[in-house]
Amino acid sequence: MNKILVANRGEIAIRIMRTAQKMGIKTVAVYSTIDRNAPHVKFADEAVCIGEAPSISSYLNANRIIEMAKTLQADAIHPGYGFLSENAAFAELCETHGITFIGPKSKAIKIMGSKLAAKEAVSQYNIPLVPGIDEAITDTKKAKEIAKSIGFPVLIKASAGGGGKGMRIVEKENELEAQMKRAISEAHSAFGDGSVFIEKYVSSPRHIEIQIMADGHGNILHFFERECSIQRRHQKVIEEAPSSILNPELRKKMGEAAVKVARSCDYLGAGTVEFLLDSHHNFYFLEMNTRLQVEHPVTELITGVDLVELQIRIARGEKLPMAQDDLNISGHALELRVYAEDPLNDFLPSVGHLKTYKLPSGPGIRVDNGFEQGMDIPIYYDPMISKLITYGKNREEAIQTMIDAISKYRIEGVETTLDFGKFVFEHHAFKSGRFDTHFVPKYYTPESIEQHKKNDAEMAALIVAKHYMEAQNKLRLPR
Ligand code: MV4
Repeated sequence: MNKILVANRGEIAIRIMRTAQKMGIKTVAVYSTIDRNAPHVKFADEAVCIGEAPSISSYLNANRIIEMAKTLQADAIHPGYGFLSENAAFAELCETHGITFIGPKSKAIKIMGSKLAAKEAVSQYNIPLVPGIDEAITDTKKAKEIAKSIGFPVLIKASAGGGGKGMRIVEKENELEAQMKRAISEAHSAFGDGSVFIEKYVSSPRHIEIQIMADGHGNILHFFERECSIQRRHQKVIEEAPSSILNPELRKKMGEAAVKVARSCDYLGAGTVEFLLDSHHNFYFLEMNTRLQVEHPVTELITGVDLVELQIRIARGEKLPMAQDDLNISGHALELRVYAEDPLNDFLPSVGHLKTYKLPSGPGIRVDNGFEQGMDIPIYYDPMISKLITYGKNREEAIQTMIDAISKYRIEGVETTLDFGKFVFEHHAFKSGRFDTHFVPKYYTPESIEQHKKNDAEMAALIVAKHYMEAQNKLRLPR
């Protein structure tokens, strides 16, 4: 493999190119017209424009990207996350054109892209699933029977959904019919597939996911868990590894289950198996993400592996260079996604001009960044600007480093989720490790940040006043 085209933008494109460079592989960036001066373009050995700003004309333009890969003689494409990363047709198109897709085979993407096909695939592998049905249901009478047998509340999910899209909680039997009709019609218009199914609603779960890696020689490893319960509206904001709730025994069980999920779909490359963990420490398979995830750095920091390097090696046909017993957790890592969003205004995108943009640095701090001071943040794409990742020998140290690093970030021109992050990291529920997926709606109000800021401002004022008085006292020393 001599040259990799990275079919993405922002921090992840740079992250991937860094490892390619380290491995002596040339890199090609693709960009839309609005990104022509973006850091990922400057970072690459070669760069090529693939279309206008809207994703559909550029980063989602599969044919154009393949054409450019061929023209520039790239022998592999790394899709990053989002965009074409979980597009089975794109993976297939790469194969057809003799270009290595750095990811799983299209078959695995297809299976895991359908929640029902995923359940079907894992059904022979003794993986715990949430009580419910594993087939599409349209008959409301049958749905009622099933719901009654598993007990309310139940959750209606769209098979083609995922990441929380198309989910509906049903508390009582008399709401079921109306909710199902709505769910089916919504799934139709959102995904072009009206299949829905029913599961028992797990009321206060934690979201735990396991990183796996599979080579083409039958070896599958897991790289332990990431705790992703701190989300808002199904968008993760904070992730950590390891989870403070798992013990070695449960970790081993979940890791082994994740490996079996990967085996069930003949997986290749990096993948993530999502589980719900209920308050009794029962875990249930939810879905598998067939890509490198945004939050992969926390796993890299606690295991010391470069996951992108492993992806590339596997794509080259190499065997995984380690065994499960070689892998250990060392220390603790946290990630805060820094979005150009306004936490005081319902997290609406706050895109605009990055007037000031200075990143923190120091021991235990890693920033995966995609922007530079003076740039505009385009409205066309995800508003994540960078990821602040910290490492410590234990959780307390990682949290303290995080809080210090947040205060060293300097961003002017747009609102960001930095203050929101500070609120979470300083919250007693987060610090104690006792939280679940309801953390944000349960504890966060815009006032809580404003109060925080006020307290900080008052503290700053007190410090200044103290210094002032001390200075005054010195001045008043007897002459
Ligand atoms: C659930 C659930 C409770 N019970 N399934 C949301 C994202 C998608 N991957 C599945 N999700 C959930 N599925 C059952 N049977 C609760 C959620 C859920 C959730 C999961 C992970 C992280 C945050 C969440 C927030 C709300 C709901």
